[in-house]
Amino acid sequence: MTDFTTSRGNGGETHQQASGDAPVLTTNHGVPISDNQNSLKSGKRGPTLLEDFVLREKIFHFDHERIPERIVHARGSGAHGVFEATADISDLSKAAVFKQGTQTEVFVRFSTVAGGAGSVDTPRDVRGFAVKFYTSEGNWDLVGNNIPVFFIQDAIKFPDLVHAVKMEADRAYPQAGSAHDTFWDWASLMPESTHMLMWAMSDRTLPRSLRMMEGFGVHTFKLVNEEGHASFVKFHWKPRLGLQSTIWDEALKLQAADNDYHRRDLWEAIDTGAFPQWDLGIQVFDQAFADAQPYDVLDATKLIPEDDVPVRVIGTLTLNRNPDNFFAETEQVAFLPTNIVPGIDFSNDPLLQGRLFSYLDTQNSRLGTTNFHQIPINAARCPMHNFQRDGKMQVHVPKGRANYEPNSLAEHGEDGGARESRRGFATVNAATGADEQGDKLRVRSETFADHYSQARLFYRSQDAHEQAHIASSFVFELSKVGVLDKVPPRMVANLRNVDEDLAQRVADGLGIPLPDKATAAKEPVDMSPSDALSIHKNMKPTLEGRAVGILIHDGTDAAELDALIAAVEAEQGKAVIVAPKVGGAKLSDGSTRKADGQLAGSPSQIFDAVAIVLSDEGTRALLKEGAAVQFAMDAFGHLKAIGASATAKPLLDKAGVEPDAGVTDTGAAFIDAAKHRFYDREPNVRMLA
Ligand code: HDD
Repeated sequence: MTDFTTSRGNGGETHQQASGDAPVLTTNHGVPISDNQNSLKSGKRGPTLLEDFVLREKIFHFDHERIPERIVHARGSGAHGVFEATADISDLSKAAVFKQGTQTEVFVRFSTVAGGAGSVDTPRDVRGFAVKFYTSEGNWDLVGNNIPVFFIQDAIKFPDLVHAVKMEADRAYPQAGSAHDTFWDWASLMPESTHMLMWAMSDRTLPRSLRMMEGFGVHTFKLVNEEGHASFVKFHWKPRLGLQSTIWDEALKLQAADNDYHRRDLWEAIDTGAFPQWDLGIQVFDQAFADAQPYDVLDATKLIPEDDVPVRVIGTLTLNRNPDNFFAETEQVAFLPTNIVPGIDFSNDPLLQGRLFSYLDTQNSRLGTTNFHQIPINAARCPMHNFQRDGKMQVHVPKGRANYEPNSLAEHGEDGGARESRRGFATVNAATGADEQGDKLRVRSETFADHYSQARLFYRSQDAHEQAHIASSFVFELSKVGVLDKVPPRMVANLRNVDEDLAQRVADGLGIPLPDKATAAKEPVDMSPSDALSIHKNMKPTLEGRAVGILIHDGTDAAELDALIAAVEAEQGKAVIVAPKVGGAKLSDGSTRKADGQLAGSPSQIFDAVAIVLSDEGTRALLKEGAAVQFAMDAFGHLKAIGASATAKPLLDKAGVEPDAGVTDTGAAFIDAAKHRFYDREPNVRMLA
């Protein structure tokens, strides 16, 4: 039982201290409870009495346990960690968090965007990547996504985007997915969303693990040095485990296999000491560079190719502690793009500017008080002084009369409170050009007009397999558009501005004629393809952080199994034994090997590679078990390595597993294969657009 005495700052003796026994159950007001199982009644079978304050308090508190979920990014998983600044960038920024060698506590929350708090972890969706740095100069929140661009250019469009993508207003479905009428109706009418749609339809929205995805600050921000000189900056998180995504069929089946696939994966990794890490990188550029680009660096639907401005690594993020309590920490954490520190500043990106209002506002409706910054997970770790007072749920107890300034209380021997700090945050006095001041206008700058060049850049930077996945995703999503039959052709008409081949594939996949090309606000130009935009070109052949599922049954060769487990573990992989009975299987040497998972509940989609270590006898038995056949069939369909004992061949045959580079014995060849996915196999297992 939790003892709240210390956290309340109560200096008195606790009930358990008094008795010296196990902690005593009390009400929220500290009154010891004698019976927490039976309500107070008038007679043994009579009505419950209103005076039962124990019952009423318990039910009252329970009735109010939930707070409004986030309007977007409702489902998330969090972790504590540390950020270490590893490079000297004092020429660029005076921020304490970037001072080389400085370690700063962080809390990170990853999320899906569209689904509710109880939705699944693996829909096709953008992932939030929000980091709160508790710096010595106040909290800095970098509230980004796993995609470096966004759907819209101006925050005033955000409610439309979110209304369109979330479940439809009358029927309240679909949950957590964009494959429905209203999203594509909106998207097809919003050419500025095309670049983001390319990312959203790629495997970027199907991450294998939160530990294997990039993060981006998205907007252009500014770094400011001691002299007040500002540079433009884009922030990048690069995962140490490399990029890895699932494929669509696998993601669908993961939803059935494990609703909490990502949450569990993150928790278990941290719990077992396999701390996830990312490098923080920056792309720094100046006004002259910005002016020379064919796109506007203030437009959040655009990225800056890494080939033009290389990413420079300046620090490392390590997640090393799971939350103690999901609600208190992960649910109540409030990220605010307005949380900025001296040495970093905003740009005029109109999407960012709108966000600066929205997040502060939403915390009040979600957490119910302007004092949400006092909740421990949100509180700055550095001293905090100001003259803001009172409000709902005020827990600070400021002393004295100093609640205004200026004041001269100190001259009279009273505590006058905070003083101005010379290091205080000062907005960069940026020279503003004619476009950034003057008449009040509701306009979009013409420098934001090119909606297609970077969508084309993204598509053409993918390898052939990735392009096929993008085309197939468009087909799948648009095939889910019901009665709005003008929507798919309108979307394909936009795609003709991206790439004619892509548009044709989507039209063919949908079985509709190729529509006329949509008129572009500005004709797209060809940009040089960039390897940084491809997942496949940024994967890491490793077993680190990966799980190998090993299917066994009675008669499995003990030596073969042990050698395999040792080889997987030697490569820092996780060997997970799967058997028809969780109690285990009787091996060839007579010993019993316990299973980590029962076959019916441990399908191959939860693993990165599988091994099937079966005797003749075991194989014969499992030929009659659909889950075993499916285990091999799905691993093959999901392009995974399959290492099998020679005696398991009848099972592979029944599962339709054909020989290729990813199908091996259970020895060294398997360990090598397990570090890869076999995308060349895909045309043999499914028809892609
Ligand atoms: Fe947002 C939450 C990321 C545009 C309004 N957003 C939220 C979260 C992430 C992002 C990761 C979850 C934070 C958490 O874990 O608690 N949002 C982005 C990115 C954007 C973006 C990368 C574009 C570059 N957002 C955006 C706009 C608006 C909002 C344009 C409104 C004008 N976002 C919100 C919000 C949320 C939110 C409604 C919901 C819960 C919260 O803020 O705390 O205020």
